[in-house]
Amino acid sequence: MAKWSLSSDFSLIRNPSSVWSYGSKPTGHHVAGIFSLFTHLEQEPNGHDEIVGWFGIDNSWYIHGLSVYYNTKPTNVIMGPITFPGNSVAMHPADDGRFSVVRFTTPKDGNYVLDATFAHIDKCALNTGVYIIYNNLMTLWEIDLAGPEDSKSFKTTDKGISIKANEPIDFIVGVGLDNNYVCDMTLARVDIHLLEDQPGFPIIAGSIGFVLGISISAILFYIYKRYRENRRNANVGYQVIN
Ligand SMILES: [Ca+2]
Repeated sequence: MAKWSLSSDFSLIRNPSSVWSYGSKPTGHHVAGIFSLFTHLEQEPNGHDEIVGWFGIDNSWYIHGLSVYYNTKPTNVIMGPITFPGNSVAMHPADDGRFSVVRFTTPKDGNYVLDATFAHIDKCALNTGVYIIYNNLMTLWEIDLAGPEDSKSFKTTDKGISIKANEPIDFIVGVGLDNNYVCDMTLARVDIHLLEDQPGFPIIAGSIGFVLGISISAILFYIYKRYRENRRNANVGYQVIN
């Protein structure tokens, strides 16, 4: 079973990196808005260089807020009112309302199980909008986080959802109901499994087909051989008689 984890797979070097990409969508257009890739990664400049963030071309630390952040340490990092859990990803929208987006692009056709949790990690947290959007088209989940430490989770059924190859699923954090970007730092845990095909069925069916094919061929060959021998015997018999 193929598995991906936003935090375990987090790349400090590449964007996109395998199935994951980090970027943004424009204000008011979290569903169909064009996805813009963040261009560069920077360490926090004021004594917390274990925290890094991917930023767009117009942005850096403490300018627009818009980023996908990562705690490179395995333990909690306290940064003012914010507590970053170890080796975790946090997302923050922009001062102008742009959305922070983590995009998962499916590597192949299949049934995918999505398991996501979003949580406020800033002590002064107010309202934050969280969304999961399929293929720039369909809202799978939309929820408001309200107040410090609020946490909400989304999970598909164990059968997952059927998705074609190369279709995006966007995990999005926006300014939310207060229409303000202050204190919107939001932990994002996203785990995705690709289910295998139905248990063993095609392999068993294939084996039965192969064995049957060999058996039928052997029987046909045997019948043909007997037919040839009978013909030869008949011819021989005829010649003897004459
Ligand atoms: Ca807000």
